Amino acid sequence: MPSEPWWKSAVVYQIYPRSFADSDGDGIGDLGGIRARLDHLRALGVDVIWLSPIYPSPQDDNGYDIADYRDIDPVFGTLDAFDALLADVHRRGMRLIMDLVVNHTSDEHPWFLESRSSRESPKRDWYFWREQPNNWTSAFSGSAWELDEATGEHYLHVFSRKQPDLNWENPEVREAVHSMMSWWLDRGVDGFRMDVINFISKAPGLPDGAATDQRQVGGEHYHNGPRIHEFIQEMHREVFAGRDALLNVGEMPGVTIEHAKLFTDPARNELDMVFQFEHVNLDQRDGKWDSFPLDLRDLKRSFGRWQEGLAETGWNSLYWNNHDQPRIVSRWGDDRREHRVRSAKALGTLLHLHRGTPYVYQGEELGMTNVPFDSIEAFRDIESLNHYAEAVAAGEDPEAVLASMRPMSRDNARTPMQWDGSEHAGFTTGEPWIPVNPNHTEINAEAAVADPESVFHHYRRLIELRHTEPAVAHGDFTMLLEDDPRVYAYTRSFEGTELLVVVNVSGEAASGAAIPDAEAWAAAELVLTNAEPEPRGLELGPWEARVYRRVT
Ligand code: TEU
Repeated sequence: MPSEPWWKSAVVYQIYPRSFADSDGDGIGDLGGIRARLDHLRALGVDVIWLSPIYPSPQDDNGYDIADYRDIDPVFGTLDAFDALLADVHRRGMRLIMDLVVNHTSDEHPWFLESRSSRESPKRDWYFWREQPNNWTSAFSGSAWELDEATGEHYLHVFSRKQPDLNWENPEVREAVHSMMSWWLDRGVDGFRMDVINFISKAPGLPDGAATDQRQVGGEHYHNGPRIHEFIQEMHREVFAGRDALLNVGEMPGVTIEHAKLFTDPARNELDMVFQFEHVNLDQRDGKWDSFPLDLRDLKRSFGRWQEGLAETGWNSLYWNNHDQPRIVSRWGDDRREHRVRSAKALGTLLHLHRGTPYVYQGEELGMTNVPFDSIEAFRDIESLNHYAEAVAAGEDPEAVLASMRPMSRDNARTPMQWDGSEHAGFTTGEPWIPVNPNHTEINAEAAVADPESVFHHYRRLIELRHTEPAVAHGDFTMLLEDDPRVYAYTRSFEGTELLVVVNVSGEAASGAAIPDAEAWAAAELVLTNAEPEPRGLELGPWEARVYRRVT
């Protein structure tokens, strides 16, 4: 397929540098640590590495609050160390994309320091300043506005008060961002993961939000705002045009299929793919702290609509996990000893063979689990800490608040990567910034790599299948058994090759016999499974996954 973009058959691996590997013993991961672990990624077979932010930052939101876009935070290393890492990544035939966080800066960024210095500052208009706040709320609790005593006005921060929103209406802001992006591309990076990039165009006048979604009032005035496609097309013209082989993915809470299509239609020159949030919101009622068990039929409807919606035009990303989501094996699998490995493989299989580019978050390939947080002291994340403080101040029972946070807190994803069974899981020789999960003695990379039946080797095979079987990257998608609450099944077909993916998403035996042509499929070539299949048609054991192939 010479005309197809390379990233359709690629798999991306996300590194959260703070928690990946520490080379200098300060308890915080760093670039030297990543460099020393690149062979783990090579062995897994991934094509691209996405690094969460490594720029100088007060670390109020673990680096998503950037104080200098053109340097590396000393806690992670130096620009020289970055260049060395990039060269090592390229030498191994992989690519590297940076996190681009330009909806907001840190309040310690020189642009904001200048902007807040006086109402007459030439950079006053680089941010949003108002005497009277509107009713928008912050993603991290409370109002989205902070009063600046010195000039008597409030500034907008959709995230923490240390993350003021940039005003993209101002062309100087856009130019400054474009030149910074070009600077990184000239340095050799291969593209960007763009943080909340569909938030950058705010409705003129910043009208009050309808207070329907209690967690984030006002979102309708900046999710996919009026000038968003214009801004992204301009970015493409100014930064990406004429450069080869990039991968640009937009993180987009609240993106719709219609917008996703516009963002990723190659003819429109915007982005390559988006991260949408519909599936990771399916187990929540009133925001993330109000979660309940997933109904598999909801997942089928959601994924099915996205597969269909982007079938002809556009491209999607496929993910279970990132640094903001709880661990998938604990969330929708079964992390108890008996089923952990099986269910982690089942969920990986279910996801990876859809149409789209899969993303693996560090530790997902080991089947890493959520964390048994015993008290509020065990949490580090600003979102969790602010929520706890706000809820307890409002009179909620602290134990109940903790219980609601445990399954969903972002800290579940942020405990150190489990390299081996030693004291701090081989992550650091010092004291880790957040404690390692006690189960690292059992769940770790060393053990997984040595065990051919591990989650690691199953993910490796899934990645290999995307590389070698064109139907995975390019085939059509058909959802089967839409109303079955336990068996997730679909086919992919491409130029006479057909794949059947069938996964039992439950701890009890289930039958896939309702699949059209089930008996014939059961006799087809079994390409991948997480179990020893018994010759019983499509009778599936607990958490059993199978991938069949036939040529028509
Ligand atoms: O997250 C965007 C986002 O929408 C957040 O609301 C996220 O989903 C949050 O965890 C909800 O519970 C991005 C980054 O991935 C996140 O780490 C940052 O905190 C956020 O932007 C601000 O930069």
